[in-house]
Amino acid sequence: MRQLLWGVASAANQIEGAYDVDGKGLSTADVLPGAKDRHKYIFNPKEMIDKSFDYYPSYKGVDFYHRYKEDIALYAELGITCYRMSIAWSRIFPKGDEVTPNEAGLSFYDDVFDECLKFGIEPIVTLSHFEVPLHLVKQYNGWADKRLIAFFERYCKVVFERYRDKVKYWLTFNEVNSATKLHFHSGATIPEKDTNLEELGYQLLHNQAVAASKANKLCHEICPKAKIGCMVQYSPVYPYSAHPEDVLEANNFERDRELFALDLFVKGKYPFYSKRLFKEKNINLDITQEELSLLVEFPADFISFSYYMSLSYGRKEIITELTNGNIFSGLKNPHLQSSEWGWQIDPVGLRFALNRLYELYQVPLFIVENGIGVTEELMDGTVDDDYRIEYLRQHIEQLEEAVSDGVDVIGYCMWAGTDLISNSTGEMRKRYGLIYVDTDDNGNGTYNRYKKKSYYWYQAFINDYLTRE
Ligand code: BGP
Repeated sequence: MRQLLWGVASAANQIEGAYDVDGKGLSTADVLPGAKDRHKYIFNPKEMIDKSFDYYPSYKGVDFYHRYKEDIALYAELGITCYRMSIAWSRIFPKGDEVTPNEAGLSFYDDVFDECLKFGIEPIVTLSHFEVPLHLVKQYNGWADKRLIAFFERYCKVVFERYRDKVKYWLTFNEVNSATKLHFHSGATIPEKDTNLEELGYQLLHNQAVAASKANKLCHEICPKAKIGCMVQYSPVYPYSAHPEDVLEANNFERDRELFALDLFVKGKYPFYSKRLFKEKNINLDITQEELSLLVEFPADFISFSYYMSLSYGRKEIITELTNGNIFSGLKNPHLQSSEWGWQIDPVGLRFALNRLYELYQVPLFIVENGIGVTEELMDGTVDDDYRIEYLRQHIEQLEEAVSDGVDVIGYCMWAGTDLISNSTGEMRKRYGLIYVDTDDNGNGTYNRYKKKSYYWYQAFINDYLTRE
């Protein structure tokens, strides 16, 4: 049985700040406004793109760009063996379509990786975590245009060559299955008024799948010792009842939102049900034979996924109350408690998810996000976050059950090490960290770091795990 990697996770635009420093170009994440406007405009990018707002959370992040040494020292003391982070593509290629990379951006990540490796922390690196250089949206309409594939390939080649001796685990696109629904956020595209949105969504996914296959190929050529995985948001979908129609609806819901993308990225094939699906939705994709061969020839080595909740689904007529969710929502499950933001907490669902994904895809699995967002205040220099300890304890217990079931798990990264900007709300007050960061929804505060109670719990857990017989 392999020894699991234990870590914490983050994303460039949610932590770094320094959005225009050292040659960085604007990215799609940099035009997403703060709290009150964010949700509205994620789904109305056309109105947002040239408008100005009072506050852009990614401009400051939690100042990781200037404080990475301090944060990584805190992670070293925590005892983690891996750290999931992402590279901001727009630091390497500010516009995205130029030929020469930005040296200052490359050397920033050299420093960050060196700092991690100094403490024996393995960097787990996402190539694109919900951000694309903004110029690629304005000039090409993002992932709707296949020219992005070559730009992404160039970016991958540069970072693989540069970091080949430093990074052993790469992830292509964060929560890539969301591309079919989040056209701007995940697909970097601004849909026109009369666009068939479903068709667009599947085209975005296809183009990213082709780009990922090219990245997989390049990664194996340039970094033969490295592994490269896909990354999806996964929640098991339970039938609301044993009614056969509920079972069928739940199955279709899981296929539509999760398994479809996994089939493309891991099996390298369009699922058997796609013909009927595309016919019924009047979807005609631009797909070439050459692309289909690439998909099947260069699939992902492993599946990484975020796990925050399970979902429940059923017949349309019983859908009375939907829960909030991470990108996708479902029916309220009376057997589960919810977080402050309405995300249903289901540790057993993690064991189920691991078993299900392993059974379906037979490749190693990596949990690269799992955690709870809570409004918190600093009291006497700390936060007594017993709820987070309980959340982590229960999920890790189920993860270990899945490992005992025989599932091949590479590791676990909790979300998050330090508090960071919430992706969906753009707020700071939805806190996920083991380490409190003193700033608020408008970027006020000292940005100083304070260990929460959960920091010590995770530290003790990792130490215990690593010293087990
Ligand atoms: C995932 C994203 C992360 C992260 C997390 C928590 O969807 O990959 O970037 O933010 O969810 O979500 P939120 O910040 O919206 O609470």
